[in-house]
Amino acid sequence: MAAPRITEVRLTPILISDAPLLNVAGVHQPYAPRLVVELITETGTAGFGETYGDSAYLELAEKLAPRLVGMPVDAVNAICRVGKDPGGLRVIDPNPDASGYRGLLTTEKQRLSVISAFEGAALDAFGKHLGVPVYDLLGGKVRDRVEYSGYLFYKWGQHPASSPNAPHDSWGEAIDPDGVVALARKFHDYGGFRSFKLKGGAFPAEEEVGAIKALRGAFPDHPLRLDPNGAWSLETSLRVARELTGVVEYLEDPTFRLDDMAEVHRQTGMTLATNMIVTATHEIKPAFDADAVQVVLSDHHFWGGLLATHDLAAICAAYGKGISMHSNTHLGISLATMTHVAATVPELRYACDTHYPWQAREDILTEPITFADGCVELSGKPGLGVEVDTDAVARLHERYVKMPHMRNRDDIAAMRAAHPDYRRPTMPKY
Ligand code: GKR
Ligand code: MG
Repeated sequence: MAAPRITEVRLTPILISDAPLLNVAGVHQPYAPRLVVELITETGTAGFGETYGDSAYLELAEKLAPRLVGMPVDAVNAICRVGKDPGGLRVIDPNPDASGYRGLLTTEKQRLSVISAFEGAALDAFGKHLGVPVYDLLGGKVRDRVEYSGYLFYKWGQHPASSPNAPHDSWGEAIDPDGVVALARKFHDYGGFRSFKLKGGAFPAEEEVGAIKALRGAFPDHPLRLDPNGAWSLETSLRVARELTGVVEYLEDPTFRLDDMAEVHRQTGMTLATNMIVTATHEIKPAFDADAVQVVLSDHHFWGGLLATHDLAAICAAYGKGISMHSNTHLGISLATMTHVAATVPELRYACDTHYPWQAREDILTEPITFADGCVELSGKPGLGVEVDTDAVARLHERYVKMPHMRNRDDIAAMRAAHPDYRRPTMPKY
């Protein structure tokens, strides 16, 4: 049975509500841009993908999408090469990306993020056409459910008064250890999470170590992680690594320099994970050669799709590195895609990250995805196994149209809206 050809690619930029989450750069804006990709085939089947919706991604998607028309939905390798440019390592911004936290942003990294949604949508459509789940197209699942960690952030109770149309937040303030523990309890009640990650880099390292120790006291058996997105100096990283040895399962990007990461591991033996210094193929060798990371956080949005995630897992396995999964602000199409690929990677032994609990109440699926014991169950339904509510997509697109000032994620600008003197932090911040 020949795979149907793609007849149309619909791109819908949307704005999704976000909470006032603090991080190394600043705070999340009330709304975050995402892009919904819908591939229509000659048999009328629709496949969905989701990725970053910031202007540069949207413009690139608009440029590349017409090139998919006429391709069969199973031509995944060809789809992944659309727009590939040998000069793709050109750095777009010499500052480490203030939005995605994926090291220096290159044209190829941007292309891969767009392609990931094309590939996901093609696999969704192909799976629906064949009547099989996407995980079967990837060689079959090795687990029936995928575990996620409860992804905690320091946060304000509400967005600042300078954002009068911001969505109401119901998670509550968390700006100290007690607040972080209270938030963890809410996450536990919501999804039964059996491990927690705390986003750090917002407060001095000692305070964040205090929050991790408070979490350890409240949840003695839960694996814990702390991720300051490269905020710390070598000295601070060494101090924290020594203090949290035996307390966290890994530290994520304690410091942003590869040599310093290597030094922290060399001196303390702490397991270090990253979604900042290894986020593209050309960054693997230097980091592995220096033993600067022991766990790579995969992310199909970064690496260019689900097949590329498998390649990454194979490379990590060959070099004795662990693999985990990174996340950014996203909705349910992304979560379903993450779950399918995670179900097929045998080496994945850490709970994956997801921002989904922060977005779940406004998802664009007819049935929001739920967590039980921190896990998402694979349903066995065809494609990604989720149904997109096109009315909900239209509503969030209308919001996008009505808010032309919200086109790019900018945590620094959001912080400046509350504190006009705020500037991009100089790294290392602590
Ligand atoms: O959403 O503030 C955030 C996170 O800091 C995110 O941007 C990072 O990409 O979650 C990410 C991480 O693990 O570094
Ligand atoms: Mg990280």
